[in-house]
Amino acid sequence: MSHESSPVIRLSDYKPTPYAIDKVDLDFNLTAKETLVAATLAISPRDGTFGEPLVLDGDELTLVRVAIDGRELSQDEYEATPDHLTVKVPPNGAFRLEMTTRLDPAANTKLMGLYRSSGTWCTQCEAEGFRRITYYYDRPDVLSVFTVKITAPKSEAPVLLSNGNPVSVGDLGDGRHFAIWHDPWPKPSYLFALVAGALAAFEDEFTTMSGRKVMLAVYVEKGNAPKAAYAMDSLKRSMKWDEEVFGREYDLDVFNVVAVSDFNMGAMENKGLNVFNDKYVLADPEIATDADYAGIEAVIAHEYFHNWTGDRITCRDWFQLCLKEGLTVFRDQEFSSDMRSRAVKRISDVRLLRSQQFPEDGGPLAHPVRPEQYKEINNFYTATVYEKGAEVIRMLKTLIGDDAFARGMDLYFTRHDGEAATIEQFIACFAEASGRDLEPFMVWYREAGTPIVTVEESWDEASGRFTLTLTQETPATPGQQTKKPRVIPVRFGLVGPDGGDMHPSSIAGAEVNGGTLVLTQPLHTVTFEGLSSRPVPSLFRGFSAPVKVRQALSSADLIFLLANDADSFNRWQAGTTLAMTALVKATQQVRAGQVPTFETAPIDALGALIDDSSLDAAFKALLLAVPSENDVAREVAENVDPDAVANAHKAYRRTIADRLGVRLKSIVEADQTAAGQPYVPDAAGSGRRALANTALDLLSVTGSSDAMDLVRRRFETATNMTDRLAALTVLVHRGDAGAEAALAAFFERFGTVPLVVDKWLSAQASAPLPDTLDRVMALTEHPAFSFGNPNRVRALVGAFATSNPTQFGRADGKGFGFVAGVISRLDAANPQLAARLLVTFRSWRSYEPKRRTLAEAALRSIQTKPQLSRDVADILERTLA
Ligand code: B3K
Ligand code: ZN
Repeated sequence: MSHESSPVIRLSDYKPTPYAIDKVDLDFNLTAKETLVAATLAISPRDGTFGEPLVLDGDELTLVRVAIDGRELSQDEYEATPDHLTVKVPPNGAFRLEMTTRLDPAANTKLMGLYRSSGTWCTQCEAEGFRRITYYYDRPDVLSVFTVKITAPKSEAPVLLSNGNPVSVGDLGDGRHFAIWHDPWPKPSYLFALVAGALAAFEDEFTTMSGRKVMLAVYVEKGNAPKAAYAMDSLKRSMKWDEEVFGREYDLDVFNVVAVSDFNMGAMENKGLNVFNDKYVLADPEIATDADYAGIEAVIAHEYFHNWTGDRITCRDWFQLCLKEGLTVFRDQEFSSDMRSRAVKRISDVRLLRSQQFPEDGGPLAHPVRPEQYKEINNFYTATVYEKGAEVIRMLKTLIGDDAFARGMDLYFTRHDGEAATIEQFIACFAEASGRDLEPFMVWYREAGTPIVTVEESWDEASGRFTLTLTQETPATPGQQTKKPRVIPVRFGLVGPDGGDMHPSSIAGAEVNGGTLVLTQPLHTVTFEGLSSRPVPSLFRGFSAPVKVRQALSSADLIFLLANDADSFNRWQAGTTLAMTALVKATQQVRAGQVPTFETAPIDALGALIDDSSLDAAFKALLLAVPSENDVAREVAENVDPDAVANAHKAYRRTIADRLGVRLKSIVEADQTAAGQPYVPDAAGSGRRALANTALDLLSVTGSSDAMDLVRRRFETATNMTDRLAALTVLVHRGDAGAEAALAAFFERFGTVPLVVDKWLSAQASAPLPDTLDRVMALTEHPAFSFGNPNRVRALVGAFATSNPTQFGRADGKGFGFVAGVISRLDAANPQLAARLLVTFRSWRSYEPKRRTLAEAALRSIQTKPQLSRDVADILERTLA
């Protein structure tokens, strides 16, 4: 059946279940052929329930046996379909429901529920995968205490893991053995996990702040244990940090992490047993880049932090997803900031927000941070829920201050521990802790769309008065035509002629709260008195609100801020605004058939910053990084011609390379000399490499033999994956004569390491060259590629669609057609993966008319397929609406 008519689930329809599940016993018998799951649920009616049928969720389930209190039910007492089990008249009072289901994990290509990955049995239950294991109230507000017995062949699965603490193990003498696990903390079904396989452990231990010893293990495929060292180190640092910063202690005797190679997302926070995509576990300098190391540190921390924000306190329903996700992203961002450089982390996070969340918020898939309806919940694990959800928490902290925020968090942890909570309950803790009415703030959770704040200024020399007029407006989004004004914290400074902040004698027109103006109305006129000269306003310091700012600062003002602002984020922002203005203008020139021209002063200002020894390398790398073609397309917003954007982009980079070439070259050479030192993936080391590789990329745009020699040499002499991959990517993207040999050498060396093969695939898929599509199509036939593995698909097809604007957006539509074909092909086997790929079409209406028509045709071609999954049907329907 087609899922276009799937029911809409609404927040306003929320009702608790009529029955509670007080205890769950699961008994898994894993064999090569099939798996039998015997589940025993201790069920009791909630207050007010009398004789109501018990309706449990299932998904593609086969029931073998059902009994109540030891008595098998007769046919007319229940109804079992793949999707539901209904017990028509349950006993009055408490009872024990026993069910046995039969599963075929090896045939489970959706990677939801129980499946096999490289021979290992593993599970993924969030959001609704548990119902693929047994019938259950598969929703987050039904909390229960789980005991799990796993029986499996010893040779295939010497390691048997589940949530909680180990209870006992035993040998059955017939080649099979078992393990029993008990999790004392009541939890919803989505946090259940099981792993059984022949895995190696990297072990360590951690002593908590109250002196309890916790055994830690990271499980990986045999032979990979040394590659788990950085993940383990990140875990121990996360545990310590959560004690120090949030006062949160771990609460079981063991904490296990398992890396699997077939996984739909990054990782999963199952209680005491986190299951990870191996991409976020395995690392050594040979195979992992600095970005991989930073990703491992962040994801290990994120999943660990969920132990409190997600597991101990979970969500009442899936509409509250940001309660755990936005908050936990905020927590992992803070952790990474403390481990590395705060300014660099903030800039990277804002770049991610702008590249992922802004287009979502401005397109057909826009939805509030807390959505009010959905058809398929898996389609709401989005940048809006995660990244904007984290920004909302950050604004809350700015608004009420650090102390009240800390008190609010403590209150939340004590008041709601062991509960399934809502956003209202969470926000109430901060309202109480701060004494501030936070009802107006709730608009951030309820309404979609990115507010646009327009800033105008005037300066009155005679009176020393500086005036800012700030207006806010949020564009309409699907289903929400009118928007309420939002509470917008604007951290600010008025930068005086000496580069320092000026201090006005008074400020009027908006609430001022430390260094923050708080906007609450559609329009504020804010006056600053007692200034000796016109200041340059530095607004939204640290990106204090997730808004777009329209402010006509002159190039001279922006260059001044770039050089002087006390706020590092706004220095970078000034540089980015200068670059973006230049790139948009150049794109218009290209489209008008003109040769693009650029102001030189902003580029010279960048040059001066490169020479500034007080700035760290990572920050310089960010200053030098030109906004991406996708960033420029987003700014252009309408009638986008990706070829024009690419030509303008190239011309701009070439201008930088010509003007700053000598400096860029010396950066690369200085790094070459430092290359003899041992590789350390920390802020300093990764910053130095990032700067050198950014410089190398810019130099290569000239195509000069000098520059390309430098790239080739860097590829050949690289001592770590960061530098090797950066040089390879430049060679491939420039279509250099040495590219093929470099690709072959790279594959020769790393062809048996799947995570490195992914880098090899992505470097080719993102090359802005006319033969890239043919190459990508050929690579789908390569023995190292598989449509069955999500990492491979994302590395090849995902990279093509997201990081190759000119080739995905080819004028002949073949790029769109190819990706649409892959989506249709993947849909039945792995709907979540297919739906994720489909999201790459979300900005299709921004193209110029010809490409728009071609993109629409590609989308419609997916629709013609019978039996579309609910995941793909939902995205398609909204994308085309
Ligand atoms: N909570 C999981 C995501 C589950 C996604 C389900 N489609 C990972 C995380 O955010 O930590
Ligand atoms: Zn999460």
